[in-house]
Amino acid sequence: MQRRSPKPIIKLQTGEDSKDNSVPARKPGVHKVLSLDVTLNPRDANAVGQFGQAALFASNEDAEVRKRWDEGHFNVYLSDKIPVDRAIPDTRPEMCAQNLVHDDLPSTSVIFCFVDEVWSTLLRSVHSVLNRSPPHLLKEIILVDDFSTKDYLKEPLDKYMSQFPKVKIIRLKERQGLIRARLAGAAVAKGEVLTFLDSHIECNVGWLEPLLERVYLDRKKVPCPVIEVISDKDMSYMLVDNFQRGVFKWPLVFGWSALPEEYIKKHNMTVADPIRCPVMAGGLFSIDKKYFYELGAYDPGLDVWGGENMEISFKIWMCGGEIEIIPCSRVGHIFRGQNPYKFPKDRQKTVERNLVRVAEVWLDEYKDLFYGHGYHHLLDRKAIDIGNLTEQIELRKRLKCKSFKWYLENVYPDMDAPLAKAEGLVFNRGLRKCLALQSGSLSFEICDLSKQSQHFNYTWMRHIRQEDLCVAPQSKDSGFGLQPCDNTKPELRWFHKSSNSALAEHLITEFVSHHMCLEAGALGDTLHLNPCVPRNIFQKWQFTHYHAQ
Ligand code: UD2
Ligand code: MN
Repeated sequence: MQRRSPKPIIKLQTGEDSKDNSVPARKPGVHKVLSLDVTLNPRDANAVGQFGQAALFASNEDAEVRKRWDEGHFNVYLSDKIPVDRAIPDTRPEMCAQNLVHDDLPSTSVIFCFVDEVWSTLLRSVHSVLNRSPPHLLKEIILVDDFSTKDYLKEPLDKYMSQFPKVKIIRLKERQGLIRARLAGAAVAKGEVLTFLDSHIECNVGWLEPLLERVYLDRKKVPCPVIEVISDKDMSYMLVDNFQRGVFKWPLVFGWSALPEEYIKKHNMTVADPIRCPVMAGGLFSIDKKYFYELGAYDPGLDVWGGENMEISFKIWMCGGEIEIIPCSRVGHIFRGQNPYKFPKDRQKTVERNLVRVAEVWLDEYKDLFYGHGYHHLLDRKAIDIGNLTEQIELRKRLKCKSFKWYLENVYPDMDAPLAKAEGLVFNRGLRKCLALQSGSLSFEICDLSKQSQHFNYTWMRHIRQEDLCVAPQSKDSGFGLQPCDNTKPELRWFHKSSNSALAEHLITEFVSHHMCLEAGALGDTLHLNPCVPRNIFQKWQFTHYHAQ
């Protein structure tokens, strides 16, 4: 259910409180969100990129732009020309400036982790926080240097930041990756709330209070700002569409999707209302520090980059919390085409390994959908070492977290997640009979939907399955194959309807390199593995219901 944005009751100070000079009663009042922006004036209005406008460069600068691009995988050359404290347009929905927040919001530690971040963007990130956050709410800014290799991020950074007492730098002795770097930052944080930000962002006017207000109202709320786009090409600050939320598609790929129109209408939502968000993007959010630790923080077994946003999102929702996007809080972020830093190990393998950890701990039976969307190879535990999951599984039990099924039904009901790709009778087009499993062996019978013995699932593991038994390829003529199902065995997997080719209706074994298909003997009492023949109807099979391609 969508909660409306807070409409706190205004309690005006009556003056009586101030006359009473005994113990000051903590009467939480409210005030209009502070729109302070130290950079508003004075300012060089003509500076490059000022007010978030596109910075242009002459064609003779093109070579320089290209040369420096790889330092950050965005226009580093332009970034260096733009003031580190430039103004950006206030992109909040109009009503945001009128919103009320409590006077006694908790303070926050802002944590930036970085590895080899570009100097000017790192500075702009820090300045945007210093200049646009109410000082009494900003406990500190913690910069966690994840073992950067650039010299300018050492003494020069120390020196530059020494002018800001609130900025602390901690340096990791070896590359930990952003997940463990965030944990290192959180471990020293003194604020009541942790606010994580990427190191190439610009916080917009009034960004902080609306986030802290949500945590104040409920410590299990995890608010995220709207992430706006700072162009990687011209560094302009760009507005994004309203009503966007973070979601995932299989196999756990993060993406944005607009709230369904009916949902907006039904809940009478305005553009400024918090948006329930099934998955956070990952980089920018506030969380009550105690609650973060109650949740077991991040799985420290996640490496370098990727998947941690899924982990924390499932954990928050399934273990009693909520993730929201707060339209009145906006932060620009440079989205880059590539990671500008090196991965200690292969990038793809690192991310896949992280996702397997998340799937194994949080997805329950739905992990088949994860593996079934192109990740079958990850089931081979000889090929990847996912590390130990005992602690994560224990944590989930200890916190009495809800099931992934609950999450899908309650948090992300528009997600399509059928547990089987197809199910029902398995009809052979040539024989015009159905497969049946009777006392441990396969046979063909006249099709009868009421017979459980004829019901099979075609699963995400690409198994043809009844209970714990799977149809196995049998190259010998001696009878039909059945084996206990085992996700790690490729020989139990069959391709079916996986393309629109002439073999779409066939059951093609994955096990042998040349195509071999399951074929019913014309007399109806045998099952063979034969070379695939597109027009052979004894090789064509149909399930009663198809739920996914
Ligand atoms: C997104 C998130 C990012 C993170 C990531 C998935 C946003 C805006 N960004 O990708 O925060 O959740 O998805 O993991 O939602 N870093 C380190 N050590 C490393 C690698 C990265 O400190 O080994 C820092 C990096 O300098 C940056 C932050 O972590 O400040 C996030 O990395 P990114 O900007 O490359 O991730 P991004 O925005 O592509
Ligand atoms: Mn980023």
